[in-house]
Amino acid sequence: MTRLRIAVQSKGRLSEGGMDLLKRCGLRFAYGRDKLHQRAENMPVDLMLVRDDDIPNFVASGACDYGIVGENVLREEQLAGGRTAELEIALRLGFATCRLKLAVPVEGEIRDLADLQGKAIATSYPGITRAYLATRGIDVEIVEMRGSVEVAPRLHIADAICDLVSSGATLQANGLKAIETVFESEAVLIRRKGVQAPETDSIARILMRRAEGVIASSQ
Ligand code: PRT
Ligand code: ZN
Repeated sequence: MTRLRIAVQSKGRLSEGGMDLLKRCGLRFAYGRDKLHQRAENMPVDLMLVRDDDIPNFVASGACDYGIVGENVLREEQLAGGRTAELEIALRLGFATCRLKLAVPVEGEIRDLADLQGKAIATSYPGITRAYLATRGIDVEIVEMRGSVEVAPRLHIADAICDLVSSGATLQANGLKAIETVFESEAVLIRRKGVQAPETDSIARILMRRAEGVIASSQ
């Protein structure tokens, strides 16, 4: 029997919520030694445990049928072009909610969006950031960073940052304040657009119906 393959983050903010949701949908996993694969014992479902950034491409390429990823990562990958344009959101999952925000030093001259004209902005989301500012006629220099974006203004690497915020504690601890929300995100279930493979579609439908129930009951 063909098994449904779902890509889930192996370690990080989406992995616990993702695994928890799948278990509450009735999937049971035997914890083997294989770190990349998890096989459900009671349904024809396999998980692939990977870096979140790789999930859109895993699904777009057909290596997995579905993936659980932050909408921010999906959007960034789609703006980078390529096959991820063929992806769609099958279900919004309601966890890992956060906002991508532009933030500037509390003690500084930048107060609003217009003040960012010609400035340098550090971010891990160059595509989303550039697109947002471009539609508002603001031209900036993007400084791409993989992590610790919040230290950039203090180190004079950039004048401002565009980073994910949930509680706001990180901004505050680094003497930064948000001036604009660029993107609102949550965990989403993604798949390729169009007709799904009939062998796995029925199991995907069952899982999604259960997931809707689980999400509704936890809101
Ligand atoms: O290793 P891998 O590449 O798989 O993981 P990762 O380090 O890229 O991702 P991870 O696990 O940090 O985040 C995965 C996803 O969780 C993100 O893509 C978002 O969709 C979502 N998410 C939700 C967040 C946050 N909330 C969040 N707060 N991702 C990151 N943060 C960061 C934030 O940037 C800040 O630096 O957490 C820090 C604390 O936030 P505050 O505002 O609560 O202080
Ligand atoms: Zn990542």
